[in-house]
Amino acid sequence: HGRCARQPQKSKARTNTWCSPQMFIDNEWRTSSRGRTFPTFNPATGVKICDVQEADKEDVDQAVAAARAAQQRGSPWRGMDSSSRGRLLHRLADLLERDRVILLCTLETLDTGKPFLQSFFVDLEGSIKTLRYYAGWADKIHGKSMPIDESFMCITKHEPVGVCGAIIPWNFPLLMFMWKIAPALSCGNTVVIKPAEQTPLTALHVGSLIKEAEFPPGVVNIVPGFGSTAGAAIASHKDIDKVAFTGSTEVGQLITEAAAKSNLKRVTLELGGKNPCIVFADCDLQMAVEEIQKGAFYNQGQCCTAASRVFVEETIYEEFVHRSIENAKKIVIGDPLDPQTSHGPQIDRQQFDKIMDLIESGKKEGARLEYGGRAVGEKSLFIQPTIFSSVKDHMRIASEEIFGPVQCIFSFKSQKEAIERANNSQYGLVSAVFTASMDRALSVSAALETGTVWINCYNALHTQTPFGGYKMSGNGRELGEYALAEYSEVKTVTIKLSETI
Ligand code: TXE
Repeated sequence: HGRCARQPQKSKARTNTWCSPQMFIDNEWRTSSRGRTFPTFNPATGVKICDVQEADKEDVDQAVAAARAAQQRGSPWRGMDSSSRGRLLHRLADLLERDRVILLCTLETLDTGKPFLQSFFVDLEGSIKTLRYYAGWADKIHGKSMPIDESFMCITKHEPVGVCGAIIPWNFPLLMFMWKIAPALSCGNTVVIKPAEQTPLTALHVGSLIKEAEFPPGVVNIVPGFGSTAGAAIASHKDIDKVAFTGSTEVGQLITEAAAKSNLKRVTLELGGKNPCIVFADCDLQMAVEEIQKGAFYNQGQCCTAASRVFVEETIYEEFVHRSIENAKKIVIGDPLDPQTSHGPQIDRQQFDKIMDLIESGKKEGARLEYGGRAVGEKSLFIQPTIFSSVKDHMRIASEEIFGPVQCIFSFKSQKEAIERANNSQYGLVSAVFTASMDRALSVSAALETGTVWINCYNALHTQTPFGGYKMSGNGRELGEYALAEYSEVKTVTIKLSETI
């Protein structure tokens, strides 16, 4: 995609005669206004995959202008039947299915280092389901009529917000892309989206599919680039009506500030987590061990939902730790393209260093390293799945988001104590309760200050159910019917009736 039409010149540097992947604006491939590119690497090998054209403020301006034009009354997109909008989303899902294995799963695994089968069964499956779910909503988004006093009639209409900016992270590049564009398009908005600088490739392939599906120009614009330049330009743009962000809490705060200072654009945020699991002695212990460990180590721990604080009732604590170690031994570290592999590398050196620093802090602060704790190989970005027991609430590993394969196990005596300690966090994204008593599970889930509570399961995310955080884990909800409200304006139309019969 976005390759130059130029013919290779008769030069020694034959490989340089092809342009790097370009940005996608107005259904065209464009080069960087400032003439810059940036490299993207395979984190499993450290080898550069390619350079990508780098978007900056001027490119974001062009993308916003295209998105605004596509949003104008009378434009093909604005005038399109809602059922046709749904058909376009289904067509995009069909194209994702067509390119699922060879192109999209392979690209996602090369660019992120996530195991191939996880790309196939989670990222691609979730992306396709998200498109189809919101395709189904497109012609079912409607207002109400309500009885009002005196001789009036009132109806509400749900209209698109306008131009939606989206800034997404590197841990689930394709899935996050779809979580943002699918509800936005279903509601009739246009989009300017910035993939993370570490992982721009699947987004760019989707650009070509958007064109192939025949979305009108300007409906989706993709601006690969860095956060402090292209990302900041989206957050502070005066002609963007809403911004949706997934990433760190610190950047979430910057985005809210930029939105407030520019044009008070709407902001939805999906930020970090320090997610508690409470494991009671009456639970199915082996199931709890396996589910929680999947939650802790999935995607090399690079999940906002990572099961990072595991509170285990004192009487089963030793057994829980023992079984967790045994379970971790089954994890296969290796080449992410190998279907046997279940654990790949971290995304980049910065994340790797942050995780190793936190592991060291855990050791120094007196937590007991039960398993792992080391890098694999000399210069690689692989980190062993790591288990700490005897973790205390004041330790850094107990309060900071590690975003790596580190499971921290705590013990508790009473239910009251477990709930208080679970809620003692600036975050409030997800939590989990493991118990055979549904009565207890429901009482505890009512007391937990998180946007999602899983009972006897973990990472049970579904397209149909809302997802988002309490406290500093963000605001607004993605997925499900709830997400539609984040991408719609409600217009109240009140009619004076001349007589009441
Ligand atoms: O996140 P950033 P990073 C957490 C996790 C991780 C930490 C740092 O704890 O270790 O954040 O990761 C764009 N204006 N999460 O540095 O910087 C950036 O280009 C506008 C949790 O990768 O928040 C990228 O597209 N945009 C998380 C996106 O923000 C800016 C997923 C995320 O990058 C910007 C990722 C700016 N000033 C990290 N600065 C989750 N909730 O799942 C950066 N960006």
